[in-house]
Order: sequence, then C-alpha cells, then structure tokens
Amino acid sequence: MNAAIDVFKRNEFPGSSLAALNAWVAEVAALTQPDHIHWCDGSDAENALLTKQMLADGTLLPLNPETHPHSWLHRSSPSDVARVEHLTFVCTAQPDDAGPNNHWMAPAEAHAKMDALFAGCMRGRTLYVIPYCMGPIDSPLSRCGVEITDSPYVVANMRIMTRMGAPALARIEREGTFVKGLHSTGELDPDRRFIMHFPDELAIKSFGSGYGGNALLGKKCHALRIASHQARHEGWLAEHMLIVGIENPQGETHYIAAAFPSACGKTNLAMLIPPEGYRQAGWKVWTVGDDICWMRPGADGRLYAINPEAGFFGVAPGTSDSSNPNALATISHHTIFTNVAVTDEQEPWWEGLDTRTPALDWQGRKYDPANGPAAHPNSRFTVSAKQCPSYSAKAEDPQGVPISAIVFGGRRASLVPLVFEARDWTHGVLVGAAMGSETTAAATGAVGVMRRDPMAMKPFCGYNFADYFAHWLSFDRAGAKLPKIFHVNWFRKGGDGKFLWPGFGENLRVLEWMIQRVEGKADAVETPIGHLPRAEDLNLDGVALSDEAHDLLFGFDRAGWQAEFAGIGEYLQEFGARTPQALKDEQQRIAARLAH
Ligand code: OXD
Ligand code: MN
Repeated sequence: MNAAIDVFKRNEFPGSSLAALNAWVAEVAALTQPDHIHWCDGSDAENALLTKQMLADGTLLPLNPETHPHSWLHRSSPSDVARVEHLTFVCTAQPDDAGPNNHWMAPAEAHAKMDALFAGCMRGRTLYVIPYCMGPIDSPLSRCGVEITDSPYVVANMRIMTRMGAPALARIEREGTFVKGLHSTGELDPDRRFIMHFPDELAIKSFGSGYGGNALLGKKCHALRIASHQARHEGWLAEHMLIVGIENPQGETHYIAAAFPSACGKTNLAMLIPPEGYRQAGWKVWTVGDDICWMRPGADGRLYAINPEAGFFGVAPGTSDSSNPNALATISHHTIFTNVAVTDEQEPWWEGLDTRTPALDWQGRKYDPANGPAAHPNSRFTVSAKQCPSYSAKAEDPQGVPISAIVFGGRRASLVPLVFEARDWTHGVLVGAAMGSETTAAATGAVGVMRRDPMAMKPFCGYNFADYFAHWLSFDRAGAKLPKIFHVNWFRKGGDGKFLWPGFGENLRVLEWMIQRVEGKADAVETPIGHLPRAEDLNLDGVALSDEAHDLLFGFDRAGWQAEFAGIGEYLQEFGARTPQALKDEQQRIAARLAH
C-alpha cells in the first residue's frame, strides 16, 4: 500500500500546527514501510477492536471474566522482561552533557544505527500513531508527545497510562510542540535492542523491546529522561517520585512526594491504608501518583506537583490483600497483566498473592517450582488510576498539589535509620544525591547489589548528574517556600536477616512525624546526618518492636556513617569539576562533624 496516502488521509485537522506531525509520520512511514497506518483516537471502539485482534493472534490471553472482567494476560518474550540500562543511551553533542551517569552516543551515530534497524521493520505490520498528553489535559504543567509504534500492546498500555487520543492531538495542534517517540518491537532480539534519547531534539528511538519501561515511551523515556532535560531549561523538576496526600482528622491534607528506586514499594506507599487506630481517628490517604512527579514553584513560592501519568504500571509480586488492598481492588477489572502466572480458574496469580498453587507459570509452562517463581519477579499490571479507591480528586487538578515534604529512600539492610530529616535544602539535596539502594528485578542485571541511585534517578536522569544537583540547589532562592526533605529506610534488617520495621500501612506513623515536623510540632535529636526522631517521638501504639529494632531503627552509628560519607565523597568526585561546590562543601562539613 501507499503509506503516504494514509498519512494525509488523517489530516482532518487543517491548519499548520499539525504539519510537522504529518511530515514526521510520512518520514517514518517511508523508512519503516508499514502495511497500514492507524491514527489512534483513544476511543472505546478502537480499544475494543485492538483487543479483539490481540485476543485472536494470542498477544493477549483471556482471564476469568467472572473474577477479572475485561482483563487480559500478556506473555512477553522471556528475554524481554525488564528495562535494559546497558542498552539505554542519552545522545547529546557533548558526552559531558549526558554525564558519567548515562551511556552516551553521538547523535548522528545513534540516528544512523537506529535508522538502519528501523528500515523496513514495519513491513506486514500496522504503524500506530499515538498522540498523548502527560498530565491533566488542561494543565500548564502537562506536556504532549506522539509515539509511533508497531505494537498494539503498546497502544493498549499507552491508552491506560496517558491521556491518549483526540484531546491530546487537539492540544498538540494548539501548542505545535510535542516529543517524538519512535518505537518498534523489531524481532525482540536482545542483540538488536536500543533505547536512544535525543534531548536536544525532544526525540526518542526505541527498538527491539516490548517491555513497558522500554516501549511505553511516555513513561521513563519522555516523562523522566526527556522531561528532566526540559525541566532543567524551563525551571521545574521531573522526578521518579510518588505523590500521596495525607489527610488528618481535622480534614487538612499534606502532600508528600517520595523518591524510591524501582520496585521499592512506591505503589504501596502511594496507596497506603492507615493502621486501624489511625483509621478510627479519621486519617485518610489519597493517591495522586505512584511513579512520576513533575513539580514547579507556584506564585506563593511553594512547589506544586502533578502526576504526568494516568495509570499504574505496577509490580505484581508481593501485592496482596494485606500488603496493598487498594491495589488489589484497583486491578480487579479492566487490567492488563504481563508475565504473571495463572490458576486453574484462569485467574492471574503471583508470589505473595495468596496460598493457592498456580497452574501455569509466566511462560505458560505447567507450574514447576524447579523452574523458579511462577510469576516473573518483574511481572506487572497496567491499570487506570481512576479505578483506585484512594485516587485523589486533586490528581486531575490542573494546578497540581502543593508539596509539604520530599522523601528519599532506598533499600538499605544496614546503617541507615528508619527516618531522618535534612537540616535545610542544601543538606536535603546532598541526602538525595547520596542515596544508595540494593538493585531489584525492574532492570536486567544482578539483584541485591548496593549502588548509588541519586534521587532514584540513576536510570532516568537525561543529563549529567552534576548539573542535575546544581538544578536542584537552584530552587533555594528568594521567596521560595520549599518542602522539608527527609530520608527513610523501610528495609533495615536485624541480625537474623529479617526486616525490623513492619512497613506498609505502618509507614503512616513515620509520615505523621514528618507532617508534625513540617508544622513545627514534633521533636527530634540533632546529629551530624540530620534530625532523628527518638522512638517516643513517633506514635508506635500497637507496634511491637524488639530492643534490637529500637536500637537500629532509631540509632546513629557514627563509625558506620564515617565510612558512608567517605564513600559519598568518592561518589561526588566521579562528576569532577562539574559537581556543585555547595554540595562538596556540605559533604565535607558533615564528614568533619562525623570525625569528632
Ligand atoms: C518502573 C520502574 O517501571 O521504575 O516504574 O522500572
Ligand atoms: Mn519507576
């Protein structure tokens, strides 16, 4: 067929703003040679048709319609189950602009490499054009993009994860600018797989993977890597953070933005159910977002945040009625499950859900524990945020929500106490920059290895971390009313290797202390690493903690922190002269205090 004819057939939005989009679609079609071109309008009818097609060709498998109406299972290629950080590149003219935190390739070389992979790759396939908006469609903080893909699974997921279709196209037409994302699953060959970012061109090219983090280009590629670059130039922040509202019994709500590395419980914290006593007293928790936060200073000097996403792409294993009942309710219908196991009754299943034994594992084999977990450790659900019982009405507010506290956290089996508060913004930026965490299954590679993951942005910052730290520091300016910054560690282990803190809903106790600190109502002990609560500063009614847990969760290990700060100093050195002096000074000030 003549692809170009289809391209222009869509042009029912006359006027010049869509000319650039039409030209790009025509250029991509000429390169990739699809059999058909489909412009996605995001309608129910379109979704029904695509779903029918995917059920017919096995891309989606039906699940039990009684227990999980309108829900489907997708099994990916077994070698395509996570993000591929070693194949993810930031392509800037100068390698230093991408920084030591990114893999770098010269833009011309990267384009040539990718265009060779894309050449003719959509023969026999349909090219889908997906206009989308990240953030509420009428918010000044939102940004639009267009993803071109040959994967109907990507279309179905993008429809859940973004505001996709006609309204986004109308906004693009109005604004004239959009991020260009080109994606093909190719042959799903790990040797022909690359995720390339061109921040100066606001462009992304992703080939060879259908996995969410590599293929749903609105998410990590646009809303974090490209957006972080845009945010630096436009004076805002694009962060790997959940946003949660905590409403006290007086009906006042504080919004908290919290950065944790992938698969460290952001979804659980965003959907937290208060412990019984708190519920009875009238505490409520509102979910604004579970993964990404865009914030910018408002006229009153506070930071206002939106969740650019419209859905959750959550980790399934460990999600249960006790760990996250809100998530379980959210995914009881209209959900796409990827790489989970299934029971005899065709219900989705994963480790930690319940005590049943599944029939088939994530690869569709008869379940045999000798083959490893039944569900892939990075198996996922994709679901609209609107289905979440705790979804905040404020999540759709074009102005965003005011942020009272920023929280950084990692998986640290040792040293790091349950919670501490940074002395001021500069110290808080150092706390974020120094974040460390043990790696998880969300990316390919070894699991459980401690690595520095500043602000949980190691895989997602689209430019040099040194410049990113400077950008963070720049928010401390006249008139700013910045949130307080805290660090938490839900993952501290005791001598027996077991977690010392119960986590989940009980984390509200820690958030309550933070809110009281924000309001100037709670005490803390001053230490070189920041302000630590004593156990009695938290409401621990009904929590049974051992003496060891008390000591380790609320204690301060000077010798251990001396070694940690030496490591942080070395880490900052990796960014050389570009590292902001204020951050180096802060590290040295604390290291000196630790030495006495
Ligand atoms: C995610 C991730 O999918 O961080 O959110 O990998
Ligand atoms: Mn994430």
